[in-house]
Amino acid sequence: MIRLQSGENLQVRIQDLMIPSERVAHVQVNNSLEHALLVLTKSGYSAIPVLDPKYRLQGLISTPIILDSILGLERIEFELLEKKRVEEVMNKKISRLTIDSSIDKCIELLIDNPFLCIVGKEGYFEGIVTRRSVLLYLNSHIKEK
Ligand code: 4BW
Repeated sequence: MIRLQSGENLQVRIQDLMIPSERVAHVQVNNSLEHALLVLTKSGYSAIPVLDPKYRLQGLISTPIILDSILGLERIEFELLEKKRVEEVMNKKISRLTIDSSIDKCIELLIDNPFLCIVGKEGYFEGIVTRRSVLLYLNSHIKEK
C-alpha cells in the first residue's frame, strides 16, 4: 500500500507489476558464457536471471561480469567464452521477493537494483519486477489523483 501525501492509499500487488517468467530473457547455470553473451546481446538487456534445469532462480549474469571473467593480464581471453560456464561467474548474492512481499519493500530494493526476481515455493522463478513497471504504475496513478 502506498500512501500519497494527500493521505490517500494506492493498492497494488507484486503480481500486478510483474513481468511473467515466460517473457523474461534468461540463461541456465550450465550454459557457456558464449551463449549467455549471445542472449544478453540479442535481448538488449544488460543483466538477466540465471535458472537451474528445474527453473529455480540461482543468480544473475551481466555483460560486465562476463567481460571481467575473461580479462587476462594483457588481453581479453575470448577463447574462455566457450570453456567457462555461467554458474562459475554469476552473481549469487541477489535480492529476491515473493508474490506476497510488500510494495514498500519492493520499491526500497529497486533503488539499488534495476529489477527484482520474484520466486515461489522452493525458489521457483515466477518473473521480475522492473523499475520501469513500478514507475509506470506510480506515474499513471499519481497523475490520476
Ligand atoms: O530490449 C529492451 N526493450 C525495452 N522495451 N526496453 C529496454 C530494452 N533494453 C533496455 N531497455 C530499457 C528499459 O527501460 O533500458 C532500461 C535498462 O535496461 P537494463 O536493465 O540495463 O538492461 C530498462 O529498464 P527496465 O524496463 O526497468 O528494466 C530494468 C532491468 O530489468 C533491465 C534488465 O536487466 C532487466 N529486464 C527488464 N526486462 C527484462 C529484463 N531481463 C530479462 N528479460 C526481460 N524481459
